[in-house]
Amino acid sequence: MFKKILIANRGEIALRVIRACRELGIATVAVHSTADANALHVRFADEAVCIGPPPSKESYLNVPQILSAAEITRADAIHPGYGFLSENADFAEVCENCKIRFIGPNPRVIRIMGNKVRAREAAKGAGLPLLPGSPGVLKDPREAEAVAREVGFPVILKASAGGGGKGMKIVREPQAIAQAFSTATAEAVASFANGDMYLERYVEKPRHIEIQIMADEHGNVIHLGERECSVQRRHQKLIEESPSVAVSEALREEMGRVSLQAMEKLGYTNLGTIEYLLDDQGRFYFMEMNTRVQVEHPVTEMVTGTDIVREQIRLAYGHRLTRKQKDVRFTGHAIECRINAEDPVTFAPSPGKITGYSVPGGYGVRVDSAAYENYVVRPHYDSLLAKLISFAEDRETAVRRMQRALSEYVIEGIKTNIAFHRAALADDAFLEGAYDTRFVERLLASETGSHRLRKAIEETP
Ligand code: MV4
Repeated sequence: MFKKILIANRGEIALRVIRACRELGIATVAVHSTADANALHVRFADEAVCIGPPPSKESYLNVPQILSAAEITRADAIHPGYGFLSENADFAEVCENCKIRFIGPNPRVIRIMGNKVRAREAAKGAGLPLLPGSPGVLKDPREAEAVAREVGFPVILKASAGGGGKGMKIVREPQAIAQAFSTATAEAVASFANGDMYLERYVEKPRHIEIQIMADEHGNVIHLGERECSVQRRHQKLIEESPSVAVSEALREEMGRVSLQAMEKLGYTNLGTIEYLLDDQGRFYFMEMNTRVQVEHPVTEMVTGTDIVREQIRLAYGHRLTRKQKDVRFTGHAIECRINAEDPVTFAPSPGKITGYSVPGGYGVRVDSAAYENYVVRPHYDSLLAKLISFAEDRETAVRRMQRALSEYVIEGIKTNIAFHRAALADDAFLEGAYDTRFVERLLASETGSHRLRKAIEETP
């Protein structure tokens, strides 16, 4: 097994990896910016190396500094967590060239999935269902219009270098396509230095369903079922759950089967998540693939009894999967609320010092967080403070447990979105599981939703 792993990340995910390493008997190296000198990942790792000033570009994205830290400490692998360098194919390649294992899939697949047009082509070749759309990159506004007329309106224009919702444009009539294509291309050039665009038929109120897969380097692949991630705002996920109310056992088997087949065809290894759009007819379509551990992996851990990060490390070392698909059992229900340091109404980040802190606990509650009393939330990084996870034998109990846990969580000194979660978990559409990707928008626009949010803010201890 690896002797020492460097964690090229911060916050709760760095801690999550350190915990898995400790249980595996692997030594850990934390890297940190000067702003994170007092962070828990620095305290809990066996060694720590300061790699630069607060801005991510100069610290957590600073490849030479991270590689020197790995070399000085003689780490034999790097875990990239999520965000930062986790989906950077060049970084994965440089690690391998330096004889340091990158804990993730190989650079080839990372590179393919990072380019949405190539990812779409690879998915098609591997047998995944796609929405009708352009075969490759659109050459000009005329081609965009021709393809759009062929697939039928509405369509959505997407930037090939985008992903996660950046650089998209919905077009509802033929007269608007040429202009939209030009604007979107210019925006993509400005944001990604790559103006390549493609288009697909637009699905009106889809659900975001993703399948977790794990693959070893000996040709074995399994899936751990789905996560429902439709509760999002501006492409930031807020609540995730597993299983999804919208996924029947038959649909899970079907989505799992085609996902496994595709991963086998691609020669995929390590952890991965295939994101699908699910339409109101129960049809699913490939959207994107994430080649890293995801924020919301705990809900899958709870319903499948799998330590996903431990498995990821074992797989990166070359170990075999310990289970066959038929041995994967789905038990109970898990929900995750992302607790962010932000204003519950405007969603604006709210950095500052946590002056009072008390964490929920008890049966069926898990908190993955790097926060503590007197911790200072920095403005330089994302605002995720904690992941609050409830799990229970069924969805209704998991929802009640989450409501109970939310009411116990005390975070003083900064604003958090706990009140938002309390309003969301009181909403009829959420309680019935009758929600899609427009849920947050509707909740905030509704009389009851905004009233509940105001009340929850007043009641926040
Ligand atoms: C779509 C779509 C509808 N039809 N593609 C958003 C993020 C990026 N991964 C792709 N996204 C979408 N692609 C087609 N053909 C709707 C979205 C979308 C969305 C998807 C998942 C979760 C939330 C969303 C919010 C708005 C739009």
